[in-house]
Amino acid sequence: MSEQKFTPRVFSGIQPSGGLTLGNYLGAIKRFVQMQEEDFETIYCMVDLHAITVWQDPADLTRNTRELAAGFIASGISPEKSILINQSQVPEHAQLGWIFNCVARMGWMKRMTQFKDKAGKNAENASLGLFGYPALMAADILVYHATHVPVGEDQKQHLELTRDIAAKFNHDYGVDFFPMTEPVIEGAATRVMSLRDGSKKMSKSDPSDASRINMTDDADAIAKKIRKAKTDPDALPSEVEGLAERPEARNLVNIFAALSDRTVEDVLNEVGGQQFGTFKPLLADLAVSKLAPISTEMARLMDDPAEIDRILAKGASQAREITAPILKRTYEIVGMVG
Ligand code: AQP
Repeated sequence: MSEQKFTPRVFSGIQPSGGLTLGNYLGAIKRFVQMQEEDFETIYCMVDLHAITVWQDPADLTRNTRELAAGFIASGISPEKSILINQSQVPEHAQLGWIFNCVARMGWMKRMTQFKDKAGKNAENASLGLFGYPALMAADILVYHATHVPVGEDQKQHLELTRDIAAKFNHDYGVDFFPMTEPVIEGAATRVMSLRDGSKKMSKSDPSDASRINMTDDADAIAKKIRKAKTDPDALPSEVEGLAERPEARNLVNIFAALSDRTVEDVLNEVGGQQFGTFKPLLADLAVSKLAPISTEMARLMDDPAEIDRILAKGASQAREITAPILKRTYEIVGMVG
């Protein structure tokens, strides 16, 4: 166990691999904003190096990176309170990533379920980067000595790997250098599911646009997607247990609870007994009232890409004040001549 005292520090990132979804917002960004107001230093990142593990059109990658930064800021992340960066502007991420490629074991990486999900049947044709991605993710976190990482449920296994890599590095080199980072997976919507299939995660890269709510969707699109969301024919239950075998109903209730900052119990107290024909318009109104101000602000910020670039450049230089000494010390520990 770690005896070194680490500064309470939060790091988390999102891939600019498409537009932001309601899943990213409820599973990650909403918590990012809360932690910025707590007793932590906070660093939030557009992980562009991760995005290219699958093909990205260069012009789309540039636009998506700026749009993601706009989404962070519009959701309440303040560049005055948090360090906002894109990963490729802070080279220590990739440099520590290489060291961790040499610490992580093939057997560990082969157990990563996200690689299996993303590579699918075509694993032989997947990029080496997609396979190695979790070691770079460990470096993203540990190059800041981050103590806490807010994420959605799907990232839990990668955070366990991050701890394994930190522990093996510390053990192999006989140091107490990298912290055992804590995952922060909290709230009613740590795993928002597809609106078309309650067994699949809502995802930016799902080919069906109807499966997700994009942060840039207008009120009509949001209402239509919720109206068409797959459900079952029964009324909503009054108790949480009644959602156990009903993934689509559970998903919509979880979204309602997370958007309104209420517990699922509390929501079911109010809506238990309602048919979806009554509940879905309530959910649509709630989603529009929460998301419309964010998408309006995103559009305003996107009118001035130079300002976004300036914020990211300033964030990179603040970040490097933390990452450069940590990488330098890592190289010394490993025995690199500097
Ligand atoms: N459906 C979700 N529910 C809750 N949290 C989610 N997150 C993603 N989807 C959901 C959380 O958002 C953060 C950033 O994720 P990411 O963009 O780095 O990668 P991802 O998990 O692979 O997200 P996507 O939307 O599915 O992207 P693509 O389609 O490009 O792979 C993480 O904290 C994640 O848990």
